[in-house]
Amino acid sequence: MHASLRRLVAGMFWIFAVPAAATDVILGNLAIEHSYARPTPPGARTGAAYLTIHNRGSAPDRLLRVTSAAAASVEIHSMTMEGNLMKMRPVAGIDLPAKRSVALGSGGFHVMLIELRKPLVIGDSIPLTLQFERSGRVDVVANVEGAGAAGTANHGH
Ligand SMILES: [Cu+2]
Repeated sequence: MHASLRRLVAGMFWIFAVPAAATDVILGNLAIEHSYARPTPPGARTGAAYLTIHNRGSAPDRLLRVTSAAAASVEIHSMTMEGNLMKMRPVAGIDLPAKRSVALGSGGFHVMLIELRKPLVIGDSIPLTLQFERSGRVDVVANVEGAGAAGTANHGH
């Protein structure tokens, strides 16, 4: 391949690679990584969003609340097994220990979007505002992504 063409192709891949990284946001000592939401089935009024928060600082922080224009209300939920029943319940916040990553992922903590303004469709994105005890507030964008190898969580409330 001609050298200049090779550069052109490499440049194109770089451009295409940007949207995948665009959900990563830095707020002080916090890195908010891979914010995403799952598509909702027709008629569903609730959806779930996930993200990973890496606290690179030497002091603990805490995720206090999440808000979004995409839903009438937003709760932070935990998911636990009670007997053989999966139970979800709101939690008051999530502790972010120093030098640690906390994942809000399928099977555990998640952001619950209640009374969605419209269904979540793959390829769309929704805004989330995260409020932290120490670091303040930041806006992130969650892309609506299909289920991958990580599997899906059932969010029927
Ligand atoms: Cu939930």
